[in-house]
Amino acid sequence: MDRLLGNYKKIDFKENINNAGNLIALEQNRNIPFDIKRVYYIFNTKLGVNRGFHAHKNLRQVLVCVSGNLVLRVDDGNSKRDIKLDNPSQGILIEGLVWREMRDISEDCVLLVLADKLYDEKDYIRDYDKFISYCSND
Ligand code: T46
Repeated sequence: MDRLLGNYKKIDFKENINNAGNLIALEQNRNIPFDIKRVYYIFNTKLGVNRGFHAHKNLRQVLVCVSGNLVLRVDDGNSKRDIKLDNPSQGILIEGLVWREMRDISEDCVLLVLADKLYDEKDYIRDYDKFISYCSND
């Protein structure tokens, strides 16, 4: 079941549980609502370091905290929301103009990200004032 939060959406993944343990499959255009062009993961973040602090002009991503935990702040220019990510069976779909910050990242945190485009630094908005002006021109 998906729960709409604004420009971001929570996705609950089906867990396959057996005697060996748990397994979750992420599949394009099934539980991931786009063609997957890129997968990256963020790990070994130094304690007390925050990440993100940018938006994307045109990118769809699903974020899954597969180990540990963090707080994801999403900001659409009007309102901000802090979402605790600590469950590998939950993903956050982010699309459209959303400023994101990752805080309180645990040492064992592994954040898996699936994206619908290849890496392109030109797609990043790394200045908050520019982000706000993009939002008002949108
Ligand atoms: C996002 C959040 C959730 C690459 O070379 N290829 C890649 O695909 C990515 C994502 C990054 N990089 C390079 C660019 C930087 O030199 O890896 C370095 C660290 O990237 P960045 O500082 O942008 O990482 P975060 O954790 O601040 O943000 C990342 C993603 O960049 C971003 O798209 O939404 O995770």
